Amino acid sequence: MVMVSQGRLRAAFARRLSEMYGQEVPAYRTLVEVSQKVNDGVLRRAGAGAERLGSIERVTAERHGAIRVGTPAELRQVARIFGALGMRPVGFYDLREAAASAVPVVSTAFRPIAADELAGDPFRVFTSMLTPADPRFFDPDLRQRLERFLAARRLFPPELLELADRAGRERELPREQAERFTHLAVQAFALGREPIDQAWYETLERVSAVAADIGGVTSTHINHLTPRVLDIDELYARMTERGITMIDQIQGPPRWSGPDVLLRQTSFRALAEPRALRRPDGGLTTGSLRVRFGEVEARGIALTRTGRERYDDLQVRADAHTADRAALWEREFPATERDLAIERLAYFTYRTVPDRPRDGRRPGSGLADLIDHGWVRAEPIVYEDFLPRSAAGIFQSNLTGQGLRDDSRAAADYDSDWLAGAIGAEVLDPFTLYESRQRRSLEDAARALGLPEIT
Ligand code: OOG
Ligand code: NI
Repeated sequence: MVMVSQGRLRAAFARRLSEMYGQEVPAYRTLVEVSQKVNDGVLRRAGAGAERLGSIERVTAERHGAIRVGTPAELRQVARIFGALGMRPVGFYDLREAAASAVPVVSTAFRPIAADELAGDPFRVFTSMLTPADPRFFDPDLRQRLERFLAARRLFPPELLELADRAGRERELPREQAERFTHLAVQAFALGREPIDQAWYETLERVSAVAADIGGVTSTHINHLTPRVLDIDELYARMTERGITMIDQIQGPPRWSGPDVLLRQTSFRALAEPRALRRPDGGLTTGSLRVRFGEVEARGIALTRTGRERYDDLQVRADAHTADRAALWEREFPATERDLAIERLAYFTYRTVPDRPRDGRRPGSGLADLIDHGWVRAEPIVYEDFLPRSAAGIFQSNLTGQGLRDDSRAAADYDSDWLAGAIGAEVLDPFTLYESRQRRSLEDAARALGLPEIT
């Protein structure tokens, strides 16, 4: 029997989802095309340097998607489906706090965590869950109606969930089942065709467009799929040249002369798509809704907690002074990988250099020394996660109105532990994942150099 591993299943799912999304949203195809042209150009210009943050095969296939669900039970099912693909929940994002307008969701990202799985196909899905218990957005009556509506719908067919459990358990599926699983999983994220109850949708839309997109319909859908690009400024310019209006900013760190860090993203506004609506009088009509958009991203080196604090602080200061953000970065952020490494601001995989000095000298145990004297080499670890502020910006740029939000009421508590309970699985901490990869590499290097440790 030919077996399909979780990694291959994930790659196949990502590819098929991308094909479907390309058919549903033609502008996505343009985005992928332009991204590939930009990447080809960077590869020609920069040669091997272009692959410092992932092979071109990885980058070309790399996508992240976003979905939104309504209840903990739905989220648990999503966890089973992505679990089948070797993807685990990583990070907790509270977009209720990150956004100024009404974005009543908390989120996590499902993604692979092992270095070799990430190198193969790092497909990840930003997954948000509605927070009907938050009284700032939903009064008791609306909450009850919403929860009743959500409890009555079924997002995923039982056959899909059974196949998912088998793949999760056995870490592979026979080819035929793999094919069936991929088909059903892709279908589950297609745009729904069932008529939308217009009055109900509009009731939710008054509170929040995000709430309507989640709780106003009987299915879920992939709401964007994001290719990775190696030069996002060039992509932005090329899309604008093609007449596609992008949001007015690239989110994340500015363009500057130092290494790429974290994540830079930009998007274009959701496009109107025809949807079947049921009018209050029971008649059917075709309306148009804007819920799905295009986004593209450039990924950089993962920052440590200290590095991230520096980053957040620079962002806040840039906001306060609306000064030249790039100039602020040039002044204050270390501009070389070496400095990011020895100041412990970013994560690296450390490897001993094969032709390291063998003249009888003993290496010192300090990291700076080992790097500067050619004993070890630092290879950047790619940032595989998201940024709450950018995520909120992405949500927000696609809201038509501000929605309603009553900040005189206390927020309902949802945190990482709550989310883990809802999913029924640990929500992993991204810093811990990067940290342990770096630590293992330092331990291996120390052993190879005969050092008790590298400090
Ligand atoms: C998710 C928005 C967040 C990102 O790339 O930051 C996101 C959504 O719109 O559901 O995908
Ligand atoms: Ni996104």
